[in-house]
Amino acid sequence: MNRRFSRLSGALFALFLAAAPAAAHEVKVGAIEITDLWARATPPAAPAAGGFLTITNHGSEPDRLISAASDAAEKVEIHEMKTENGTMIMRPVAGGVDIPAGGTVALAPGGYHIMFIRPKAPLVEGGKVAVTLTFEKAGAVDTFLHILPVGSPGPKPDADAGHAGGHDHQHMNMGQ
Ligand SMILES: [Cu+2]
Repeated sequence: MNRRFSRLSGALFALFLAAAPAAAHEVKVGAIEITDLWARATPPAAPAAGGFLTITNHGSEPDRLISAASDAAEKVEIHEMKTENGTMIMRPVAGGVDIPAGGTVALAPGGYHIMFIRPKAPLVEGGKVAVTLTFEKAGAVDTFLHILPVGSPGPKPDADAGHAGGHDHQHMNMGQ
């Protein structure tokens, strides 16, 4: 009976995978959950490509994303964007990205991102790019990023557009 049950649940699981949207998956390693994994498609010969994801720490201790690696590019770094002396710059983060206990940190356009430096092949919309993420406490996990169109705001553009932030604020902006 146990065997029959596990076979059945296996079939159901396969069905679930087949029915899941192509552009969403989530990854768990230890207390860390990763969602919204995506990268931007690149034109041929682009010198770099950006990768983005959201990390939630369900644990009671802080953790840290210390590295990202991939065979898809000559070099992979974790970058942050900052405004310094009025200029937007990006540079490798020192020591990784802290993920507070119970907290969520988004690597998103304009902030932290994974930088694929000198991609070995263009990132093609609809494809995937493999990446290994290493956390200080949770360890390493192999996963992939969904490649969205060039210039894409990400899998959840509505969340970034501030629709949840209240209508007053939006009306004020529109009047300016
Ligand atoms: Cu960068």
